[in-house]
Amino acid sequence: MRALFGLLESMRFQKRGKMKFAEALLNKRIYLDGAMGSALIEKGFSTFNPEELNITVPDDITAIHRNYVLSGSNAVYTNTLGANSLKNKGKYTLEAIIGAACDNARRANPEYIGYDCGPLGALLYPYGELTFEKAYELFAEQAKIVADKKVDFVVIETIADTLELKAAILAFKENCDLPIICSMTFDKGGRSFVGCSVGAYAQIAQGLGVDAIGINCGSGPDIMRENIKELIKYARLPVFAKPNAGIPSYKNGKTVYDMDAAHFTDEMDKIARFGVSILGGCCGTTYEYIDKIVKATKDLSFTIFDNHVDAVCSGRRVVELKTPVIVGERLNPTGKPLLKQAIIEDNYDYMLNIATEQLDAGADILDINMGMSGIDEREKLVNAVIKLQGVIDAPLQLDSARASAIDGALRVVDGVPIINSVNGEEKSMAAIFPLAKKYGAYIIALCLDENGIPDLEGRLEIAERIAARAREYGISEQKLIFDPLTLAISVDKNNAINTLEGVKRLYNKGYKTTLGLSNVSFGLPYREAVNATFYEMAVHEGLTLPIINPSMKKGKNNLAEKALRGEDANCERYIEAYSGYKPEPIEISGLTIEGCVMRGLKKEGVDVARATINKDNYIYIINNNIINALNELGVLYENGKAFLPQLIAGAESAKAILSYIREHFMGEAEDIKAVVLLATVKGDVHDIGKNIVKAVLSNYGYKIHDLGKNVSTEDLLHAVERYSPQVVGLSALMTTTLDNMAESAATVRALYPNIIIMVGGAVVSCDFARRIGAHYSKDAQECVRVLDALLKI
Ligand code: B12
Repeated sequence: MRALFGLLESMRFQKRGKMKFAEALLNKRIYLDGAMGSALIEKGFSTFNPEELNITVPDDITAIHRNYVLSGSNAVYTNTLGANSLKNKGKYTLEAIIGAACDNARRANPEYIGYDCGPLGALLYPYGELTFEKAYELFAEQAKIVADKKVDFVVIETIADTLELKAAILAFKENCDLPIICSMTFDKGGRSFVGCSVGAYAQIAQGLGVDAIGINCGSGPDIMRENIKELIKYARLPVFAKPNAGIPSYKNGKTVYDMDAAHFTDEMDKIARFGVSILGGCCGTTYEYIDKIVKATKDLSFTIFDNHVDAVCSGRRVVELKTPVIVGERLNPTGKPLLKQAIIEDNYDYMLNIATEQLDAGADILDINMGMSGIDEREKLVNAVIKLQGVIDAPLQLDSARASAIDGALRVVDGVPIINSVNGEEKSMAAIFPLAKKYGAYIIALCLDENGIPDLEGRLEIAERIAARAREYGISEQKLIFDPLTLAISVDKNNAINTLEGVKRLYNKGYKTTLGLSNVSFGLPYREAVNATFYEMAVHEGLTLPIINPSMKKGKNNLAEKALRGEDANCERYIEAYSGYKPEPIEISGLTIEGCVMRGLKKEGVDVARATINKDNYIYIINNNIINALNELGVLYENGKAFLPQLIAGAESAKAILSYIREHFMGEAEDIKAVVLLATVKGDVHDIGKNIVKAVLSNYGYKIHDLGKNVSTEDLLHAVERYSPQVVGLSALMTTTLDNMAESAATVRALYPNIIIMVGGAVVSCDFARRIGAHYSKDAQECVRVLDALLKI
């Protein structure tokens, strides 16, 4: 009998020729239903596993839907909020539950049926254990079942985490072909319980292409009002509100809500008057509530909002793209051996340090690039995005030349990111634009193509070509950020003025622009002054997104400005003024590098370093300030005026400053002069000096294998066999470990007479070195000269 009834209902349903849901959203007011749970409790059912009731008491479920339809709901949600494999451990399959739920809703003959998809009930990383891909699978399983159940739309609701929302939207988009509306739950201050903001939610959901955005649960309509206002600020779609019947409390064994239907309706009326077109109720609301809001609001006009906010975001922070928005450039391994090592070893703490350092220095967005040889770049970029976004809340710029790496990162990134980059080559646009469209990302568009970098007019033509091709992919110009390209003024004096002219003309057309500013100073001394001046000039022309080292000191330098304006031929005056430039005395707010090391101040030491160290003075600072401070500390220790904890703190501070220097100023040469094995000898843990030798030698073209500290002769020999070095370098800082150094040197010399043995460290002398058949250098710079001479380089 029920089957016959169902058949008749579905025939009526098909005959009506109703407006498709996506179209209805834009053309009429939609009334959603009220709470399913409250109605079940009212009927005396337990809400322990409400989805099973679809099978065990289908008529009751249909009756609830029908009552909502009779109250005026023209769209009802299926009883499937928790219908996922993580929660469903009962005796019925997910397929059976979802199938029954859709049938039950259909038999109530609503105008529209929405498949209701709620949160998974477990948190995603970093709040919980669930991975993005696992969450996706759990949603995709539902999507595949729903695909042929003839519902009108999918609603993803009561979500607290934008990343979970993203997994759900992608799963439904990729596995069924239904319109999607979604709603998240926020508290009074406009944050979800994991900290996601209303604005970020709006940007992310709309970027992923949903059909309406809303807020449900969490509060009554009075408190929700401010959050809805905030949502509208970002909305370019229909908006919906589905609040609770006020605040819950527990009375006489029952949950009761403090807002009656009349009060609820007054408050919903205020929300409807903002232009909100879709209304309904969540926990605690019943048929009476829906009936009243329908009667009160049916004649009010509504708005399909069209508020385009030009902004990228993470789940927790929205950054509007208004001049200037600073992009931190330092998470890029080019020329940074320590970051390279960290990428190989998956050392995310190291990357996080660089990330937070940049944010502390004022970066709004972080560029993240894992491009280096010998790694799976896609995997590394995906993992770095997952780890970084778990801690920092800045929006990300995904930087790779490989579309596959961009694709992987776009999938897991929590937010609306920027893709770095596309260019005017057809191949590049064909690879990047579909991804940008699918994930709603912004895109940096480089004004070059397969023929290279043309003159300014050519670059602007390429910009137009990219914009036109983007439009064909359904991507608006608003999503493009053009890079008219920075070229070095040391190569051509007009390079900077051309680039600035490019920024100005693109700005006048209403386009956003970006520049990797530091290229402009390539080949010049005191590059910071040129970069900082160029930054000021470019921002003046309207540059939207400067990509810089955010720690850079801002402000113009007169000579640099002349050079940048092309008024200093071959930058002669600038070079004359600044070649051999030594910076001002090293001090910020009373702190010096020496002072920080002596007092064991780690963070402050790095702050002073950041403010005062540059490419031209770092060697001087290592040799004079850091080593002097450590020596002084050693003397104090020897004289009983400082003790081991001070020694340890001083060493930690020195190591942090040195690590900053290595990361920012020391690179790895492309050509290898020779392979060097380095070790601090057995019994000795002093490795600061050895690490300086390592960084300087790498900088000068030596390939280093660092065996660390406390290294036995046996381990050294294994490494010699493995790496076949031309040089073995040994370090010792204590008189007690000199014997171990002698033993290691003698053994290597006996077995490998052709290997050059270098020794060093505070207790080692030239005499001692000669006695053990080794070469000696007093410091790292001298070591380079000695080795170059020995190897006849
Ligand atoms: C920092 C420090 C520590 C740190 C080390 C942290 C670390 N990761 O390195 C900590 C706190 C852990 C430490 C521990 C100890 N320390 Co200590 N420590 C020092 C201190 C203050 C500075 C050393 C330093 O880093 N100098 C700066 C670097 C850059 O200089 P460098 O190593 O000489 O390197 C330069 C050159 O020598 C050369 N070089 C170095 N290696 C090589 C290698 C090659 C191949 C080449 C070519 C060149 C080269 O180039 C470098 C750069 O220019 C010295 C005091 C001093 N003035 O040396 C005491 C000192 C070395 N420590 C000392 C002692 C006694 C100890 C402890 C025993 C203390 C204790 N009671 O536990 C332990 C030893 C533990 C052990 N088994 O090794 C004594 C050693 C006395 C002696 N003559 O034997 C010293 C001299 C202090 C003192 N005056 O009493 N210490």
